[in-house]
Amino acid sequence: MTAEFVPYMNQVLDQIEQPNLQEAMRYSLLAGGKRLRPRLFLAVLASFNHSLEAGLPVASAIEFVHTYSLIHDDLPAMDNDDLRRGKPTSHKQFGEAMAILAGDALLTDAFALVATSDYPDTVRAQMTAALSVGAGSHGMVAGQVRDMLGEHQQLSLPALTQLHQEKTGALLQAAMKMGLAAVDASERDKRALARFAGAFGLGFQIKDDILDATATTAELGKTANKDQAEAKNTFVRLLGLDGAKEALALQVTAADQVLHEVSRPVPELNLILDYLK
Ligand code: GRG
Repeated sequence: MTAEFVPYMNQVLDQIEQPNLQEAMRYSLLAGGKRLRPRLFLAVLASFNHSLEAGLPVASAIEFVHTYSLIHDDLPAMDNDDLRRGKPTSHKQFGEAMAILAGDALLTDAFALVATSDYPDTVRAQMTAALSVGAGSHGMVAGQVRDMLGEHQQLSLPALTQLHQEKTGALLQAAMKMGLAAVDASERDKRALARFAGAFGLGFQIKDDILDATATTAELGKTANKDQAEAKNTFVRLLGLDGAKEALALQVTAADQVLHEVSRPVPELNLILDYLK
């Protein structure tokens, strides 16, 4: 991750006039996430020798959308979590109304960051479409709805895969597509990198389920919500721990293979894939 990323996000936040809103947005944005989605976007730029500096507004936009989704996911009406990344969730820290509004502002401001970035009009339009598809009713929100409606019933493996492809994979895929919109990649490379995003997204979710099933509360940075854990559909629940580990290994191998098909070295993407190993 480029060292300029956090200072850039801080600059964007400094421009928000309303101090309470600024504080709530900063609290969640700077709470120590892994920044995987902006890293995916910037990795594509780096692989194709594009300026990372020009990409900072768009990388920030992607992290804004991700952060909004976590704030809203933690709300009492959704997962009702008290802790995220070892800290009180936004609604615990600032109250429910402010948490909703901080999420709303992050989502809305993300599109302004893309719209006012320095990329050509056609690139900004493609990025906007990719972000909206990944985040909205064709992606993350649809997956969240499937997750909510699927609670307390056993989903099939294809249904669980689709749920996670939308809920988690779609935004990861959007980050990749937004990078590809900016660079001059061949159709072959674009197809390969889109497949990488698919395998990485699914592997990421399986890994998240394995961690949820095996990590300690301290390692997870959140308290176990027993009722919720019993209601949720997860790969570990469906496949067992060993089955989930095998499924993860399959996705890692697929993602690794795809990276070898790309016409140039992509060391930053190899590093991101290491997170699943
Ligand atoms: C509320 C519209 C709406 C959507 C929420 C993404 C999501 C949908 C919910 C997050 C809940 C969750 C545990 C999802 C599974 C995997 C996931 C996305 C984990 C969080 O992403 P990381 O690990 O987060 O990249 P960090 O903390 O590193 O930023």
